[in-house]
Order: sequence, then structure tokens, then C-alpha cells
Amino acid sequence: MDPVIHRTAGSVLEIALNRPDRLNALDEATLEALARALERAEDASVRAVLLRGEGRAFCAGQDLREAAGGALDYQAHLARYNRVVLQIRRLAKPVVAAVHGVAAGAGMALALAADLRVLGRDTRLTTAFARIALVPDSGMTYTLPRTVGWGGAFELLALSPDLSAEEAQRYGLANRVVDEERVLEEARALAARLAEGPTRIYGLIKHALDESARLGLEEVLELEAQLQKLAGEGADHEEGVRAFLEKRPPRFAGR
Ligand code: LHQ
Repeated sequence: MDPVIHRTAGSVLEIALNRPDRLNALDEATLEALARALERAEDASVRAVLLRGEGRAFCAGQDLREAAGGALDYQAHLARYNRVVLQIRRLAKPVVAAVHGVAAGAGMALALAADLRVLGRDTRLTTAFARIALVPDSGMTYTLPRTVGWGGAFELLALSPDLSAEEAQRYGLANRVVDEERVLEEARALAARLAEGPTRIYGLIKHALDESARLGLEEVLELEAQLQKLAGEGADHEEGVRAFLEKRPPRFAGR
């Protein structure tokens, strides 16, 4: 069975973790397959990515059976996580995570690396790392404090509570909370909507937000000005303005 499956629906690349009997825990083969699937997202025909899990959970994080086997080279293994997190963050297209059931440890980190998260009402999130006496990885110390704030991040990382979807939404970790059986439908609708948007602009927004995390105000203003010049030169900007003047919805080509 392939540990990761993918398909395209219109301009959306849908990538599914596919180890349901292990709650989609991440082992070497899965991380490798995920990285390869994410490479497909670079194709110009793809304008949004949907990340999801098969079975009853999004992802239970690191495969603890593989880790307990003792054969893992931890540094090389971590590099695989880092690669997929960077692929998601550097992809100049929106990534939606359909998070149902559970997202734990590196599984939660993957969900946080995405640009938008749809959770089910019964979905639980847990950072999990400290429960097994590990520090956070897969970018969690980057994404978490930027989403929930400093004080919240320490609590979620140190005490690793099972966060309900409602709490997750209060923390800003969930963009949408829907009935558990509607998570995929809602995430697909969101991804399809984004895939019709000004894709290049979404990439620039993503870049601007990521960069703003490490820049001062003057540098942010400078970067915004540079990106606005690029945006203004795009065909979608021209179409957006024309559509406004003609009082019709825009038809963005993603350029
Ligand atoms: C699993 C797993 C799993 C293997 C469920 N592995 N089999 C760490 C180290 C190195 C490098 C990089 O990064 C990391 C980062 C991390 O991700 S650390 C955090 C690792 N993840 C966890 O600590 C979570 C472990 N899992 C759980 O706490 C529970 O399974 C959760 C809360 C996710 C779900 O609980 P339940 O709904 O009660 O399901 P379950 O525990 O019965 O699990 C179902 C099956 O899936 C079960 O197998 P079995 O053969 O007994 O039916 C579990 O063993 C298996 N499974 N998570 N991470």
C-alpha cells in the first residue's frame, strides 16, 4: 500500500497520508513519499494543495514503532521532516489541511505548516513531544508561537493538553470547525475556491507573512513595496481592476 496517495481535482492537488492502521504515523517511507508528492505541487497546473489523512485521523506524528526500533539515524530523519515543512512553507500556493480525528506531534506540526486548517468538531490536537520527553520539531517552535502567542505556546508544548477543536479555534489554530464528517468536504471547497484565486498573489502573501516574522517595521514596509510592484505587474491585477469596473466577478488565471 502506498503510504501517500495523491490525485488532482481541477487545479487542486490532493495529498493523503495513507497509513490508517497507524493513524498515519510518519515513518521514513511516508516522509519520502510526502516529499515526492509535494514536488508535484510545483507544477504550473496546480493552484492549491489539500493535505489530509486516510482513516480516522489526520496524523499521529512520528512513527514511534520505527523510532523505538533503534535503527533510525535521527539527524537524517529530522532532515526529512524539515524538508517537507520547507516544501509547504516555500510553495508559492495555498495549502489547506483537512484535520480530522487527531493531529499529534509532527502531525500537528504539519497541519500548522499549512496555510489554512479545517478541523472537525471532535478533532483533537496535541503537541505530544514533551509527553515522550522530546523537544518540539518540524517547525513547531516557529509556527506555534506565531499563531497562539508566546504564553500559549509554552503551555501547549510543555503540558501537551488534548486541545479540543473549540479550544484550537480560540487559539487561532483552526480556520474552520465543522462536523467531523464534513471536514474533507469543507476543506475541498476551500481549496477549490483558492484554486480560482490570484495564485501568484497568494504566493506573495505567504512569502510576506513568513518574512514579516523576522523583519522590523521598516523592512516590512520595504518588502511590501517590492511585492506590490510585482503584484501590480501581474495579469490578475489587471483582470481584477477590469472586473471591478465592469461590475462582474474576476476570472483569475493565477498569474
Ligand atoms: C501509532 C502512533 C505513532 C506508531 C498511534 N506511531 N503507531 C519525533 C522523533 C523523531 C523525529 C522527528 O519528530 C518527532 C516528532 C513527533 O511526532 S513526537 C510525537 C509522536 N506521536 C505521539 O507521541 C502520539 C502517539 N499516539 C497517541 O498518543 C495516540 O495514538 C493518539 C492520541 C494519537 C490517538 O489515540 P487513540 O485514538 O486512542 O488511538 P490508539 O492509540 O489506539 O492508536 C491506534 C493505533 O495506531 C495503535 O496501534 P494498534 O496496533 O495498537 O491498534 C497505535 O499504536 C497506533 N499509533 N500513534 N505515533
